[in-house]
Amino acid sequence: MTRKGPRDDINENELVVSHPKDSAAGIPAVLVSLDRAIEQMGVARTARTLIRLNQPHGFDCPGCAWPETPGHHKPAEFCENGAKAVAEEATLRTVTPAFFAAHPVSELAGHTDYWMGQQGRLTHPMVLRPGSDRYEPIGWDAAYRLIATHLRELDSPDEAVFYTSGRTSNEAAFLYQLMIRSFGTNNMPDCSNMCHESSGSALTEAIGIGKGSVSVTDIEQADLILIAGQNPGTNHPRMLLTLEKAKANGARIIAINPLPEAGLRRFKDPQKVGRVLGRGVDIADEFLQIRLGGDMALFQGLGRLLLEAEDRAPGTVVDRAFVDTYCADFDEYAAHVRAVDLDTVVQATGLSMRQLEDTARALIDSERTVTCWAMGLTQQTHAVATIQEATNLLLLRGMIGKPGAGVCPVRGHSNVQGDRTMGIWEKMPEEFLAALDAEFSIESPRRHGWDTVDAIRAMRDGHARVFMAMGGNFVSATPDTAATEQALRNCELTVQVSTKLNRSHVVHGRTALILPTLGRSDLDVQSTGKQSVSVEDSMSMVHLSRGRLKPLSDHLRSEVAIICQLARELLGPDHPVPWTQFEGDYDLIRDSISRVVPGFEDYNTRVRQRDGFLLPHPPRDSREFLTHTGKANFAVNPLEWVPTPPGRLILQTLRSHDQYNTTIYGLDDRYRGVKNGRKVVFVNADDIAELGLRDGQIVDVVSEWTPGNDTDTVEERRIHDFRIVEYNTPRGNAAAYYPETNPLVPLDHVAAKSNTPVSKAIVVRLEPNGSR
Ligand SMILES: Nc1nc2c(c(=O)[nH]1)N[C@H]1C(S)=C(S)[C@@H](COP(=O)(O)OP(=O)(O)OC[C@H]3O[C@@H](n4cnc5c(=O)[nH]c(N)nc54)[C@H](O)[C@@H]3O)O[C@H]1N2
Ligand SMILES: Nc1nc2c(c(=O)[nH]1)N[C@H]1C(S)=C(S)[C@@H](COP(=O)(O)OP(=O)(O)OC[C@H]3O[C@@H](n4cnc5c(=O)[nH]c(N)nc54)[C@H](O)[C@@H]3O)O[C@H]1N2
Ligand SMILES: [Mo]
Repeated sequence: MTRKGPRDDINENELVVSHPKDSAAGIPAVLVSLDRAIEQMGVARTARTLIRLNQPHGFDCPGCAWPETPGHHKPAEFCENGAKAVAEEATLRTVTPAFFAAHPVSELAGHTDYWMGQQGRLTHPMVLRPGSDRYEPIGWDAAYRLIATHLRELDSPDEAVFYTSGRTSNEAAFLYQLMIRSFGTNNMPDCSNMCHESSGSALTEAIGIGKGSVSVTDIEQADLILIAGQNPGTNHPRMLLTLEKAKANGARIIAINPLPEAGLRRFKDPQKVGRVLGRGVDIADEFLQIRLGGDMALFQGLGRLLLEAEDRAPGTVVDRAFVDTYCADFDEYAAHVRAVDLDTVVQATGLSMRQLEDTARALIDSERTVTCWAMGLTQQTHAVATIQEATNLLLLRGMIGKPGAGVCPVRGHSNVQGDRTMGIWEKMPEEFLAALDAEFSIESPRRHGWDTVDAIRAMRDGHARVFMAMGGNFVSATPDTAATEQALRNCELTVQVSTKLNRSHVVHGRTALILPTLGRSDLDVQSTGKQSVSVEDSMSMVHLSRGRLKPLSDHLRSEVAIICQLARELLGPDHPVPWTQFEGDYDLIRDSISRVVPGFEDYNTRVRQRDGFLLPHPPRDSREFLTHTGKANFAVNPLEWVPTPPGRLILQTLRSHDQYNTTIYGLDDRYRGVKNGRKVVFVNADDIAELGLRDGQIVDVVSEWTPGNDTDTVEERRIHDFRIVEYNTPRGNAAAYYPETNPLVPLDHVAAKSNTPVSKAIVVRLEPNGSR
């Protein structure tokens, strides 16, 4: 194994389909992770890098937000996909000015995100001038002047949009929102808008804080764990270690998912020699193969069954003391779910009455229940209501604010939760803005800004003219690709602060800038010396992260430095924020954060403790619920689910085992048996037959969407040449990979309250090729 150059672009004709696996990790995981790392970094750098991953004095994995196990640092606390995330960032391949000279934008645009990511790390700031087809180098100062000039020429600061992806550190996120608010807008869409926004909306209404209430230890101590709409074997592999421990402690695990995902079934710890060879551990005791969008019906049905059990044996099911002391609206909730029709629940979920009763029994028998979820629940029209129903069940059983129990939204990006805590949100509450203003003698705007979907609409309609992104890949990650591309092309200036080449560099405004930045694994040296940043994991632990690798180019700047330098240019020398000092010493940023954000008192000291520190969470800590009623609120929601129209399928868009969102690591979705290609659509065998299609057939996937109340208009969106793969998915439900399927997701098809694009329930029909 030696270092290799980029692989060729995808040739879908080479796609191979084999049997899906029923276990996750094991020896292939060890081999794949080493192979990929060495291919990109070579042997020496691989050894040096992986050893520091997730260690107390190392850097935080740029993969998922699953916490490290406190106090239990293994020699190697990472997983296959963490190693791929690092290899992708710490690669020795580079994208230099010579690369851009050789490849015009029009040519780059013809490549997939896979090919682009393969090319390596961006090394120089680049500009694309109006009318030109080639990026050319630009000095940093000239780049800042260009941005500042465009921003100052806007009629209002609200004509600018500032996106954030979830890898940005606390320090950079805090300064970024400070610069944006000093400039005068709250237009701060972020990846969270497409991710766990629904969880935040639901939990804030229900328990007064939009974050999960459990720790890793709670999960290890739970006796019942529900995992709904999440594929941990691929997206949070280290969670399997926690689940394995929970199992060893006697926990029962129920997986609620349309797909029999490998990691939910069996797990072989790749770091335990005896384990990788054997059969592994069964993770889920029960697999509820639910229909897409059926979870709300499931939770309401379970609510009814629990109340009926309480009627039969009063005082044994409902935690009366908890409900009476801490909760509001229980009676309304009880009346509502008692009236839920169980036949409808069976139809909506595709589950049997027996499965519903068994699950209800499991909840009743449990003294410590944790419910975990991810995108399967959040990216639905009724996502917020669904998450509230999951919470209702826990409230009814008194499962919040005690050890071994609680809500666990499993976050995606490694610092997506921290970015929110630092103020990246288009509608931060008044207390935060007031504290920010007091700390810096500025006046933050109070008018709410645009989230992701609204920002796309604004750019599409000409209300926004400058777009800047702190990381991420806006063009490929957002819904309705055609609409988003048009929106960005409407802009006068698009600016991408990035580590790697991606589609958002080649679908651009009249002028475009690429500003290359340091990643997590890179050494960050400023005027006072080596700097560390900090991040918050999915369970509210904040800890330091320090990269060690020598940056591949002298022209890279840290996100913090880029923001401070741009802010000085944009806001002028007399601006009250000490941008120069902040740039030189990140401790000073943390000192300011400690005075603005509650829970960060003594930040610099506490973040240097071995495992960092835990942020306060009133429901978890003291059963305090800071909602509008002052109590935990039971929610009452009319039942919604997603029937399949005749001749159609409901499509979910999901991640393969070989990608990180729009970063495609490779072409091997090992657990699902798909190799060398990505344009597949997984369909139930009976649906294939009923639709008159066959396994392996190439089809167009066409989404159908009826906007508003106008039932006569059906908007169609189409993607070409997808191969049908017979798969174990419920009748009427299909699946295909994101981001290739984003052109199908209508911009206006969003979740109520959270405005999150509905990426997990798209009405589609499959058209055999040639019928165009
Ligand atoms: N390696 C790797 N790690 C990642 C990422 C990555 O792309 N690659 N992405 C990161 C990010 S940003 C995020 S948000 C997370 C995403 O983590 P996940 O949410 O696990 O990601 P998805 O691939 O979208 O998988 C959704 C899961 O929900 C199921 N599902 C879909 N619809 C429904 C439904 O209606 N009901 C139920 N019960 N289940 C449903 C799908 O079958 C699938 O198992 O992972 C993070 N970690
Ligand atoms: N159809 C469909 N759409 C979805 C989803 C879905 O399940 N289905 N999931 C949604 C979800 S959950 C999310 S979170 C979003 C993800 O949306 P984004 O966060 O916007 O997308 P990513 O693919 O994670 O961004 C990858 C890019 O980030 C840059 N990058 C990586 N590391 C760094 C860094 O340290 N600093 C900087 N400045 N840049 C860096 C690289 O240039 C890389 O190309 O997509 C959403 N879109
Ligand atoms: Mo996400």
